Amino acid sequence: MSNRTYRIAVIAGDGIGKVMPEGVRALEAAARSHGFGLELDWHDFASADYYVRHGRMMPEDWKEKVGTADAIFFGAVGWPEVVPDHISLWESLLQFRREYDQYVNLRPVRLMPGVPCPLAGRQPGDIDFWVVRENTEGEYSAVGGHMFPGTEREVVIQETVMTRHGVDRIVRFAFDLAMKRERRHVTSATKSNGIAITMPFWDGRVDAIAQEYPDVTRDKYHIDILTAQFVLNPQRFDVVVASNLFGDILSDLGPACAGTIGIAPSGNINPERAHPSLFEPVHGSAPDIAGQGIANPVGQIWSGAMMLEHLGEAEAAAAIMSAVEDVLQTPAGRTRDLKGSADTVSCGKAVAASL
Ligand code: GGG
Repeated sequence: MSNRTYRIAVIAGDGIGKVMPEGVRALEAAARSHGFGLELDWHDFASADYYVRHGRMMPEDWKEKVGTADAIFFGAVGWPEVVPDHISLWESLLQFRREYDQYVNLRPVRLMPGVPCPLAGRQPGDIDFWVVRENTEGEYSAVGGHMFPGTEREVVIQETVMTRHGVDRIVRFAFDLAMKRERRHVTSATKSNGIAITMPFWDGRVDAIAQEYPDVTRDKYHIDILTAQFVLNPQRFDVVVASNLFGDILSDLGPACAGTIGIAPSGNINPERAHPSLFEPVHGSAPDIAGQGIANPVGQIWSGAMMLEHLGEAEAAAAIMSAVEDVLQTPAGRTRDLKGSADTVSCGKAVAASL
């Protein structure tokens, strides 16, 4: 029991980001049972609705609005009918990641008991690893240009940016994480045969930093065969470190192999705690199923558990995860993406009731 009160900026965003009340329901139940307080500041920006009203995704003074929040609890962003995806992402989520130097995107991949696994014969324990995605540079750069638009001479260029500082700190984070795990193994995602400048640089930095961790074993795979190995041999992986784009792809594929992307959480973390970290489900806004009450709230709820762990409420985080495991055991607790009969609210209420 910490008796602390945490200030959380809550941003539901778009589409199935509106599962947010279920994430908050679990947080509030955990706060009651573990004796800490929550002060929730709900914000309407970083959404298509806000864009329609203001012509931009966020107010100019968004940092002042987030203020002294201990963490940000985020839903999903994107509503392409109203705002092009590259604008919604660059004007919202990527602002948080870059401005708050949330250079680690931490994404667990775990087959939970009771969850139907699309890979034949896999048991819980067979799939249990972390994707550590670089989150502030790499392929997600705003460096490039567009010349002669709409003409026969049209040219578009976008650069990948890797800095020694940026690569070293994410690789070190991955090795530090591996040191806390039983298997102590790091896999690096590369494509240094085809991407012949940035990726050999990445590989070289992994080789150099690995020298600091003699107790950690490691391997590396080109991204193409690595995706195949996720499907064929997911038990090989423990901690997988990857550039921004490769990590994004792997952290959708991993949870899909472990049942559904609907339960996958993530933390956009500033490990130095100089700025608030942001916790969000891996899934996007899913306009195709939004507003039907059928979205899986577990990705949001599990993201809340990661947030509590980050804030120092490890017991409350573990209690949420144990409630999630209970609920996922029965078809009545699971949403339809997991062959269950629950809807968003009944699944969320079941988790909160088990807390
Ligand atoms: N909750 C995750 C979300 O809204 N994702 C939207 C998206 O496209 N994200 C891309 C990324 O994580 O880089």
